[in-house]
Amino acid sequence: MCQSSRGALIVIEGLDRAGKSTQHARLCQNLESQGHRVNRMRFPDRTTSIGKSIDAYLKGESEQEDHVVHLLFSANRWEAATSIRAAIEEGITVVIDRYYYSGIVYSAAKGRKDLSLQWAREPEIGLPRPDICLYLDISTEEQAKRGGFGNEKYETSAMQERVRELFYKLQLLPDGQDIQVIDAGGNVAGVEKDIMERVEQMMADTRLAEDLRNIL
Ligand code: Z5A
Ligand code: MG
Repeated sequence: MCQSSRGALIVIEGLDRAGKSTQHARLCQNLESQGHRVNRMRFPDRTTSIGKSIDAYLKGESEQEDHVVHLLFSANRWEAATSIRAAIEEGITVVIDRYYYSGIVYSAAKGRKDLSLQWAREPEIGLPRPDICLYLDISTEEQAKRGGFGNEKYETSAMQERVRELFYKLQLLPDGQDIQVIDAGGNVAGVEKDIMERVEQMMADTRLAEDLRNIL
């Protein structure tokens, strides 16, 4: 695959157990085998001090006010923003497992009037915008077949249902233009192929746009 001069920013999103981390690993390997330089990232990044507070909250070891935890998730992305931009400018493709789409939707899914999708979007404005967000869509029935829920804060069927609805609403907002829905209910290899086709198309479109800019 011929490279564009800058790296791409690719995000994988979806509900719990949709197969994000599985597909994230496969996509990174596939891109590397095609000769791309790749940086793997995930959010929350639980290794930083902000990430450790988020980890404690998700595990139920500490309490946080809903707006505060929302801002912690956002700050966890902002602390990586400079390195994401630098990698892309250097020609490295950055592939992220969850990003600000999860940030917006999970907080808004709490159902508070003072924590709407619009409110939740504000702290994310200015973060590097992805070239493509692959939203892995899975039914709650299929989700349940994949080992059920864990013990973290949002891992309940009621919360996952609200999150699923809001991921659809998010597609009607400006951020929605970046989202492509992937049917993640099929087997791993089928989902991997679908993702690869979308990414290759996005990269071809980006190269074409770059060539046009150079001509004009
Ligand atoms: N959160 C937030 O509130 N605000 C934010 O800003 C951000 C996140 C960024 C932790 O996320 C929580 O943080 C999350 C959202 C919130 N809460 N919830 N829910 P996380 O990323 O650390 O955890 P997770 O991604 O939700 O969970 P997960 O279990 O890692 O899901 P996954 O990555 O989508 O799935 P997986 O590990 O690839 O696969 C799960 C299982 O299914 C595994 O056994 C696989 O072998 C199997 N699998 C995968 N694909 C398939 C297919 N195609 N067929 C059959 N089986 C499959
Ligand atoms: Mg995961």
